[in-house]
Amino acid sequence: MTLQRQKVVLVGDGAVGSSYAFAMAQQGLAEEFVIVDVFKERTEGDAMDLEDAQAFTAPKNIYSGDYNDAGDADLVVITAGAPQKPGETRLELVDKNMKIMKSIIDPLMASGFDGIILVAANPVDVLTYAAQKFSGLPTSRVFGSGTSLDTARLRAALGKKFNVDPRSVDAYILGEHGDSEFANFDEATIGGRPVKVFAEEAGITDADLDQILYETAHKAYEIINRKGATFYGIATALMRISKAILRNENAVLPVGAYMQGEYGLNDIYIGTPAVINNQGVASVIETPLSEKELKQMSDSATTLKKVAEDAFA
Ligand code: 6V0
Repeated sequence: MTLQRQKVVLVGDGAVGSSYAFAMAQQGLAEEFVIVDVFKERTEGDAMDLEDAQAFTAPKNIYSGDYNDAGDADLVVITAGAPQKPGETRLELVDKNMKIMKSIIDPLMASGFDGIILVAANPVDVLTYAAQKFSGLPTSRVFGSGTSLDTARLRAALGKKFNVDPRSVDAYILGEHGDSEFANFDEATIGGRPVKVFAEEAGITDADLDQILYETAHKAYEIINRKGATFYGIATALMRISKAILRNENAVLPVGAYMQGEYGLNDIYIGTPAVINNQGVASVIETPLSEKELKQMSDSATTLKKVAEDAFA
């Protein structure tokens, strides 16, 4: 048996990135964890701070580094970018963050990196597309956090409503990580039983479910209005996806995956369940959708395509 040394490089040590580093350290994931940011001092401080946590968790090699450290990395997680300001949509961030993405991918690829890229910077679906185009890596090895956070929010809301553990809720937010996202309420289940049946029994109407979706899709704005940014949820989602990669889990997780005919879509990254292992997206699960939901998927894709086309024009 060969023992694998697993190396993760985090690019972007802000609120999301540092919370992700903390979550990874808590879980004892990755033998080697490198932190890269234009704000070098902060990465040094964070590496030192995380070192202090290691006496209570598993010791790992966590250090401040640069793109030269990425040549033999298994996974690069990109959380670098300007964050959303209050009132700013994720799509309005696109120009600023496209430039940042290019300035990351060029030196990353120059290092000889040949692993998996996981993108969380917003607008995540468009920036994941850009990361794949700039890097030239296979589409299966470049993917985004997509609707992972949104799905977590939906499951937590449904779990609360029906008094079950959110991990027992099989429901997804699909489409854009953003305002055009939607829920697969028509197919969602808890213990194999349709959420809609639970809802009917509890006197919860379709309008109430739509309100849950609205609150899920707008929760980021509510958090940003109160504390300026959202980071613990997405950091934990990124840790969960990283674990599925590093442990070769074949876990079914919602991510931003590249479409090759699924849902009638092509050449776009969008939120969908997919099988995640140490090859990245092993396969996309084209989850069954009702006619109404398929239309929502197609509308969401149209929104994203337009932004991607404008960004690349
Ligand atoms: P932040 O706290 O401002 O951190 C961003 C970090 O990126 C800072 O430390 C910067 O120094 C760094 N940075 C900027 N430019 C570069 C560069 N060229 N190279 C390396 N580092 C650079 O922002 P925060 O951590 O709150 O958000 C980061 C990104 O994640 C933003 O685009 C958010 O919109 C996005 N989020 C994505 C979510 C998702 O569900 N996908 C959820 C929340 C935030």
